[in-house]
Amino acid sequence: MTYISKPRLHHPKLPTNALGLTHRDYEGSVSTLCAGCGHDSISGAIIQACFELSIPPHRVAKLSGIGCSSKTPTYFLGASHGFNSVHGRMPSVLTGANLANRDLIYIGVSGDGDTASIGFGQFAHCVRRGVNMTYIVENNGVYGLTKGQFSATADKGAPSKRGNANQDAAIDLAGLAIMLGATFVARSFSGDKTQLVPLIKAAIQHRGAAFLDVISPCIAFNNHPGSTKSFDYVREHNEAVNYLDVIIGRDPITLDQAAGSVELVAQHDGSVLKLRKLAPDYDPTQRIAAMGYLQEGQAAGEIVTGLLYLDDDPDDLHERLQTTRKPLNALADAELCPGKAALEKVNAALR
Ligand SMILES: Cc1ncc(C[n+]2csc(CCOP(=O)(O)OP(=O)(O)O)c2C)c(N)n1
Ligand code: SF4
Ligand SMILES: [Mg+2]
Repeated sequence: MTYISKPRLHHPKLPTNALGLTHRDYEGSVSTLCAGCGHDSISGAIIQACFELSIPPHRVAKLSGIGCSSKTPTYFLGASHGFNSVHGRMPSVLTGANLANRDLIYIGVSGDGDTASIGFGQFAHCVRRGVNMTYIVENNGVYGLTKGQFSATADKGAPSKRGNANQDAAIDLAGLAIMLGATFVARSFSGDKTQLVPLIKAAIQHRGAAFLDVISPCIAFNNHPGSTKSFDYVREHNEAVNYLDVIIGRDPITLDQAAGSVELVAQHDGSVLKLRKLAPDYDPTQRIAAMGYLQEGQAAGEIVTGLLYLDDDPDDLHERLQTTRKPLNALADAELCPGKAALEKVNAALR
C-alpha cells in the first residue's frame, strides 16, 4: 500500500486533550485518495472523535477490507494497531481479534462494495453476533478503487457517469443492520461533521455492535447529476431525524434541556446521549418503528440521517459466550492448562 508519512513537527500551542495529546497525534499518513473524496472527511471525523474522547491511540485496533474506503485506516490513528485484510473479510478478522482481546476499541472500516457484495455474509454474522465494535461503511454507491462499477447500494435507475441506468434494487445497509440485531445504527453524510463526529463518538462508547452507514461521495465516478450519492443530491435530500451530543461519564453531567426538543439517553458506561430531535415523532429506541421510518423515507426519495436505532442496554458477544475477561495473550500457563483433574471433569461431562 502506498503512503507518505507526515512530518512530526507541530506548533507547540496546538490544543491538547485530557491525555495531553494534540489532534496531530491522532492523524495517520498523508492521504493518497482523490482530492475531495468523501472518505477523507470521514477519516477527519474519526480523528476528531478519538481526539475529543481522549482515547489512547494504542488502545484502538482499526481493521478494513479492500477498496478506497478500506485504504483509509492508513490515514488516521497512525499510532494504533491496524490490519488491512482481504476484500469483504474485515468482519471475521475483527471478530477474531475482539475475541482474543476485548480490551481494545475496535473500528472496522469498509466500503459499500466490500460490505454489501463480497462481504455481505460476513457483515450479517458479525452484526447479529453483537461484536463490540464501530463498523463504518463509507458508502459511495460504486466500486471506487476499480473505476466506478455500480455497487449493491446504488439506487435503481440512478445513472452511471457514462449515463447507463442501474438495473438492480438497492440494498439499504442501515435498515439491514437494524433487522440483523445491531444495537446502535446511524446514517450520516461525510459532508456533515456536526452530525458525524458525535455519532462516531457515541458509537465508540456503545458496548455492542454499532453500525454507521456514511454516504461518502466518490468525486471521480459518482458525483454527476442524477446520481443519488453525489454531494448535491445528498445535501438536497438529507432528512436528519436528530443531532446528538455525547457527554462522557467522567465529565460532570450538566444539561440544558430545551423543552420538547431534547431527549437524554444514558449509555451503559455512564455516558449520556443528548438527542436534539428534528423529527418530533422519531423515537430511536423503537426498533420496528425505525425500520418503518427508513422505508417511508426511502419511498419519499429522502435520505434519512441521524441516530436511527439504539438499544441502550446491549450485551455483546463476550457476555453471551462467557469468555475470559483477560486478553488471551495475558493468560498464564496455569490458566491455560488447568490440569488433569479439570480435564477429567470435562471428559466426564461429555460421556
Ligand atoms: C477477491 C477480490 N475480488 C475483487 C477485487 C477487486 N476489488 C478491489 S476493490 C473492489 C470494490 C471496492 O468497492 P468499495 O468497497 O465500495 O470501496 P470504494 O473503493 O468504493 O471505497 C473490488 C471489486 C479484490 N481486490 N479482491
Ligand atoms: S476513486 Fe472515488 S472513492 Fe476512490 S479515492 Fe477517488 S473519489 Fe474516493
Ligand atoms: Mg464504494
